[in-house]
Amino acid sequence: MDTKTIAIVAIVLFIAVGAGAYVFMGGNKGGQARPDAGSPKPGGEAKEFSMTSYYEMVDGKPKTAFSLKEMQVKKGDRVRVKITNTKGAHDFVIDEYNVRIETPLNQEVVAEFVADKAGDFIYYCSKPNHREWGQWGTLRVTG
Ligand SMILES: [Cu+2]
Repeated sequence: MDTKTIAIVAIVLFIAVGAGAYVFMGGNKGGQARPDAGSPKPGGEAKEFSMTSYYEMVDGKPKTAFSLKEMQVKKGDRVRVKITNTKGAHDFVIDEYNVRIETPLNQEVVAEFVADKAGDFIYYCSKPNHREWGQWGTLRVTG
């Protein structure tokens, strides 16, 4: 083989090995979104809840509440909470998950987070006195 032939063989080998490695590595990295991008961790499911948030007078006393008192999910689940404020001024807060969302009147808002910590957490409304008047519930995340 002369020098030119050796050079061509070397180039062909280089391309063949490179292509093989490309396929072996999974190919097209970054060229398209991986199907699992942004989805829950393995085993995690999407859990959806909906509730209303309201204000009313009971026996002459103000009462504020969420219609749902408890939500139960598994650790790693992606949680979507749909909240519709039907009366009053409210928000929706879970301190441990850094969830804090205003809930304007007669609009459905969605709070979304991944439940990556196990335990019982309180969700509540942070408007003055609302939590004391009963506007809170328990998010139970089982390990
Ligand atoms: Cu409230």
